[in-house]
Amino acid sequence: MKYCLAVDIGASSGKVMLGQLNSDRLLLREIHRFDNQLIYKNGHYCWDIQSLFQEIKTGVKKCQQLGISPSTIGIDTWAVDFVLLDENDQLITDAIAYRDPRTDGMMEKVLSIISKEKLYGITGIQFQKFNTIYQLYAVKEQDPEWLKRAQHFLMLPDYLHYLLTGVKVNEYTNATSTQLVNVLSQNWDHEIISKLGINQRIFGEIKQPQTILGTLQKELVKEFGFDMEVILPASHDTASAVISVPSTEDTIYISSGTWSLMGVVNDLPICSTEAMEMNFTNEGGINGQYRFLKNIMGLWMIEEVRRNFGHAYSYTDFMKMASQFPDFQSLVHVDDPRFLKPENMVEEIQAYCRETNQQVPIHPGEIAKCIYDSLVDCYENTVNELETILGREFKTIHVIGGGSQNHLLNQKLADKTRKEVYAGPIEATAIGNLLVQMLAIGEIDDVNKAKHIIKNSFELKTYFPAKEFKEER
Ligand code: LRH
Repeated sequence: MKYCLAVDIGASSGKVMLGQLNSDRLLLREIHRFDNQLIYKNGHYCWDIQSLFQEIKTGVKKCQQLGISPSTIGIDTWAVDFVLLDENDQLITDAIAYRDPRTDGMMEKVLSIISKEKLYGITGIQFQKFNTIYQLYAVKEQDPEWLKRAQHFLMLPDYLHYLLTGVKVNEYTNATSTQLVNVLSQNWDHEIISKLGINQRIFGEIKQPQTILGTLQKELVKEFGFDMEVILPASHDTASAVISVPSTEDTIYISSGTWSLMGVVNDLPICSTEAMEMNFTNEGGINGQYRFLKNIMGLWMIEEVRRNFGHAYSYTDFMKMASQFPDFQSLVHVDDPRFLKPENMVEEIQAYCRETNQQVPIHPGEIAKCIYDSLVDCYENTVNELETILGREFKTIHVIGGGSQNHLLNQKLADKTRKEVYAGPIEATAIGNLLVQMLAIGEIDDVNKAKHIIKNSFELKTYFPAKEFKEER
């Protein structure tokens, strides 16, 4: 059986994972793990894209040292961020990050050119101030010469795939996060792009996941000592993660990491006024399906708190410390934009509690508790919104990704929503990435088989709602 390599880079860390099928089981092996973080450069928060590429190369070389030469490789990262290339295929700018304040006020400007109803009707994408459309508009207003010089627009995984192969394409699942893709044609929407005054030429061909992009550039083959086929996975990490939900028909999922992405999988998009007002999105998935979901601020808040405490505590420490404090003592509205990139998350949470006359959390455990409770509160509201829009009730919630290891959060979610919660797989994104590569090369016949393999390979934990659950508020 062939080896496939998934590169899965998130906002706080990245990993290179090796996958291989053994009858109907997917065997996973972590080859390389590295940190990722925002850096402040030339007046903007950026990603160090060149060092991320070096980390990918390190991962491939570690395979070589193990005597393994994978047949294929595919890369996924978070959505919405991009780079612009000039006529010599050189980067025009740093890879500016979506939490950079350059987009302040840009959504309002764009919505004065295209109405909210129209933009949602065409794209089905939620309104988040950091969507690519508002980032591009910020470039147009603040650095127009960049756009004048630009010949190619590539999302970050597209750029990394380009560095591997020399081939420039725009992968579909990630392209939909730009809010520039027509939800029905699944192609760039030229009306929106021309209304914004952005040159159409920079947008390349949209390619679906499973596309075989090509082989490695010659220098890389020399460096690694072997060649690989580069295959487009669902390059938006959330799209890859949701592939790993064993059965999406009757369950709500939460892809839990830096963000909590909560929703369902649909065959058709829902672009109703209700969906727009509740700010649900219809992101492109594999096989023409849509992820109807909501972005919830997620574990970013605890990642930042951890940073504020100088990394003195692990995530497990936070969970343990939090469990010593009473439930639902102080709550913050996690989706308040003030939590998107505050100077100091701990102080921001404390300020919010003070302003809303709640007990101010001081102890690190108390702060963590406030975050977990507030997240669960938001999850519960989102369940209600989803069930209202879809006109049906769900009995289960399936949590996937790194955040699915948080027992406290999972149990609280079960208790609060009165639904059974399934947790796992932890490596959902890398698994989804690998399965798409295996589908592309015929190692796996179809998506049903892929789902069977997931069920067969990973153990899930179940959390039942506690019989007696009282809110102590
Ligand atoms: C999660 C994620 C999410 C996007 C956000 C920018 O990593 O890709 O789906 O909305 O990052």
